[in-house]
Amino acid sequence: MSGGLGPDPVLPSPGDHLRHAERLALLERVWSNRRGLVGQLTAVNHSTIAMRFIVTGFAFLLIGGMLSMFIRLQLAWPGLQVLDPERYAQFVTMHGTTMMFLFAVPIMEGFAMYLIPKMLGSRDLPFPRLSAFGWWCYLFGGLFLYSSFLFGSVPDGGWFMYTPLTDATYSPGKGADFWLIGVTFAEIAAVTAAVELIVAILITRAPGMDLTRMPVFAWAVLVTAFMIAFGFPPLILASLLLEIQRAFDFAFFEVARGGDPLLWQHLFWLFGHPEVYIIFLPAAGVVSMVVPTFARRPIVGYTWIVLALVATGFLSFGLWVHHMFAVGIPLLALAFFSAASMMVAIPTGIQVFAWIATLWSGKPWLRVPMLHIVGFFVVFVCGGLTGVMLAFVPFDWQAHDTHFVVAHLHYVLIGGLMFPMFAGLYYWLPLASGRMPSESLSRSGFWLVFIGMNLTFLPMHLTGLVGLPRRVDSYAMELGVHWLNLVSTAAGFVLAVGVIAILIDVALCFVLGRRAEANPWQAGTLEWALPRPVPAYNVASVPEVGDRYPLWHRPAIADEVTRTDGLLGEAHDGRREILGTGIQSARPEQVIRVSTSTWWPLLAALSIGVLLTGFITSQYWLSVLMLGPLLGVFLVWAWTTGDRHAPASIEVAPGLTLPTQAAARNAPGWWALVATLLIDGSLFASLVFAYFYLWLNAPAWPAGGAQLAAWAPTLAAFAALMVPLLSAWAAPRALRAGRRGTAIAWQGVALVAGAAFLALHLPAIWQSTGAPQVHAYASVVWTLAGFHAVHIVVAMLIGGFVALRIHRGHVDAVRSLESRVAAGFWRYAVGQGVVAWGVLHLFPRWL
Ligand SMILES: [Cu+2]
Repeated sequence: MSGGLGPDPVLPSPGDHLRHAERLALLERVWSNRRGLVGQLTAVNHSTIAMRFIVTGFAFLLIGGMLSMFIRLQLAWPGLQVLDPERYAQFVTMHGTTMMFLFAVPIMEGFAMYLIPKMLGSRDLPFPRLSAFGWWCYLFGGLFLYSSFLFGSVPDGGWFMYTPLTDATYSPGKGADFWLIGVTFAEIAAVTAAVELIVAILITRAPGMDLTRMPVFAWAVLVTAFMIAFGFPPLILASLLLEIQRAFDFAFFEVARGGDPLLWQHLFWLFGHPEVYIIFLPAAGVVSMVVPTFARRPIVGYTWIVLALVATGFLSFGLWVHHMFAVGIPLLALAFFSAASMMVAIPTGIQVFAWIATLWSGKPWLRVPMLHIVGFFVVFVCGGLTGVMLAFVPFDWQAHDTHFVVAHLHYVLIGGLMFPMFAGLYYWLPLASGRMPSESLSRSGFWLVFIGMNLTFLPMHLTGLVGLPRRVDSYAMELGVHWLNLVSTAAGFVLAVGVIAILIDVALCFVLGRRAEANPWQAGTLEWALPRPVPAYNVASVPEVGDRYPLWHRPAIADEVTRTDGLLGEAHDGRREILGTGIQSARPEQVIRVSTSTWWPLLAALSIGVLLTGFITSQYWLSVLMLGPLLGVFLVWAWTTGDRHAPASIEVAPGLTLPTQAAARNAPGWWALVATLLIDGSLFASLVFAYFYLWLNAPAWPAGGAQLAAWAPTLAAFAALMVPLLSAWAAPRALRAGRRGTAIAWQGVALVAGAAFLALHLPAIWQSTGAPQVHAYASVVWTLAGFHAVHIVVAMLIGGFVALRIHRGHVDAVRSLESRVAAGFWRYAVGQGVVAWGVLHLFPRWL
C-alpha cells in the first residue's frame, strides 16, 4: 500500500505464504458461480452477467442485421417480390426495434457492467441480483417480442410506433401489443442497469480515485445512466398509455374522444432523441480510453471532455422536437429547436478535438482497435455533418421521410456506436479472454465493415435527395435510383460479411488466440492491473489510487491487487464484500456485503413473463393471479438482501474498521432509492406532461361531461395523505432512540393513513369523473390517480416490511438503513400525491 490505510510492508514469513494461498482459495470459493446448469441459472456476478448481455446483444445484432438484408434485397431493383408490403413493414419495424432496444442499449450496458467494477478497482457491482434480474428481463422481453413471429402477428407500425397507426382501430390484432409489452419488458434492464451503475460509480471507487481521477469511460457511463433515468420513463409511460388504450379502450390518443395522437410523438421523442446520445456517450467513453493508450500519453483536455459529456446529457433533452419539424409546430418553437439541435454539435466537437489533440501530441500506434477509431472518426463526422444539415428546418422539410434521413441515422449510429464498440471489443479482448486477436482476420473484418458500410449508405444520400421515400417497399424505374440501390444492396452484404467475420474472429480468439502478455497495449488504467484470467473477485485486495493512469505511474499496483494483505484481503466469514468509498473524496467508508448466487432474479423475471403472457392472451385472471407470486418473490428478495445478520462493523485491514452498509450513511440502498425515485419522478412528470398536453387541446377542462370532485372528500383525502409525513419523521427518530415498539407503531399509523387516503380519494374521483373510457379527460385523470395510488400501496408494503424487520431485530438503532429507506419512500409518495392532488383538484379550478 502506498498510503496509510493498509498494513506496513513487512517481509513475508514462511507462514504468510500459506495464509496467502488459503485466503486466495477462500476468495475464489466465495465469489465463484455454482457449478453446472444450476450455477448458470443462479449466477449474479457482474462479469458473468455482463458477458451474457454482450453475447445476447450480438445475437440480436445478427438477427436484426438479417432482417435488414431482406429489406435491402427487396429494394435492390424496382418491382422485386422478395417481401410483400406487409412483411416489408414488419421487417422494417423489427429491424429498427431490434437494433435500438435489443442491441445498441444492452450491448453498452454489457460493456459498462463488465468494465466499471474493474476500472474502479471494485469486486462487483453493488446490486448483483438486480443485474441478473435485468438480464433475464432483457432476454425474456426480446423472446416475447420475437414470439410474435410464431403467432403471425408481427408488429408493423415502425420502431417509433406512431399513433393513430398503432391504435386498436388501425392496428387490430396483437402485433402492436407484442411491441409495447415486449419492449417495455426488455427496458427493465436499462432502468435497473442505470440504478446499478450510478450507485457503483458514486460509491464503490477504489480509495483515492476521487471524481477528477475517474476514467473518462466511467464519467460517460455515469452521464448515460442519468440520461436513461430521465429519458426512458417517457417511453415507458407512452407504451403503458398506448397499451392501456388498446387493452381497456381508454382514449389518450384518440381524437374522437378528446385525445391527441401527437402526444405519442412528444413522449416518444422525449425519449428518442436522448436515446441517440444514450447510445453515443458510452461509445465516446470507449474512444477516450482507447485513444490515450495508443497515443501513449494521457488524454488531452480531461476536464473539457467531462464537461462536454455532461453538457451533451443536458442539451440532448431539449432536442426532441427536431424529429417533428414536419408535423406543424409554431415557427418560434421551430427556430428554438433548430438552434438547439445545432448547439449539441459543440460538445461533440470538443471531444473530437480533444481526441485529435491527444493523437497529435502523442506517438500513435496503429493496431486494430485504433483502426476502428479511425473508422469512427470518418463515419461519425460525416453523420454529424448531415445532422447539422437536417437541423435546418427548410432542409428538413425537404429531406423528411426520405432515404437521406436513413443515410444520416445509419452514419451516426454505425459511426457513433458500431466502430467505437468494435474498437472497445478488440481493445479489452486480451483482458476478457487472456489472448490476442488475430491481426490478419481482424484487419480484414474492419475493411469489410468500413467499405461495405460506406457503399451501402453513401448512395442513400443521393437517392433520398432525388426523393426516394423511406418505409416504402418499392419505387418506380423512372425515379432513376435503381443502380444506386443495387450498389447499396450489394454493399450491404459486404457489411454483413464483415460483421460476421469480426464476431467469428472474437469467438476464435477465446480458444485459439495466442496468450496475451500482461497489459499488452501498455494501458494506464486500473482494469489492466488485474491478472488474466481475471478472477471472479477481480481484486484480492482493493488497491489505492493516486492519479488517472495508476498503472503508468506505479506499475507495482498490478502486484498489489493480487496480494491478500491489503484492504478487504481477508474474506472473513465467507461473505462477498465490496469496499464502499466517499462520493467525492473516495475515502473508505463502509463494507458492502452483496448477494451470492441465487434463484430470485430468475424467478422474479419469470413471474413477470407469465403475468405479461396472461395479459397479451387476454387471460387477465392469470395476470391477476400472478401478482401474488410476484409480490412474494420480491418480498423474499428484499428479506434476504445484503446480510440479515451483518455485524455493525468489520475490520477491513489491521487498524481500519468500517461500518457495514446497513449502518453506513452513504449506504448503496439509500442511493439506489434516490436513483429509483429520479426514474419514478421522471415517469410521473411525463404523466403530468400528458395531462397538461391533453388539456391544451381540449375546449373545456374537465371535459367529456365529467366534473371536479367535491371539496369535502377531496380535502379529507388530502389530510389523510399528510399523516405519513409525520410517521416518516418520527419512526426513524424513535428507532435511533432505541424505542423499537414506537417505531413499529409509527409504521402502522402510516399504513392506516394510506388506506384511509385511498378509501376517500378513489370513490371521490369515481363519482365526479365517471368511467375512464368516456373521454381522454377521464382516461388521464384515472391514470394519474391510479399511478399515485400504486405508490401509496407500495409505500404501505415497504412500511409493513420494515416494521416486521424491526420486530425481528434485523433493523435497529445502528443498522437503520431500511427504516431510512421506508421514510424516504413515504416522503416521496406523499410529495407525488401533493402534486397529483394539485393537478387533479386545484389547477382546473384556478385556470
Ligand atoms: Cu434527434
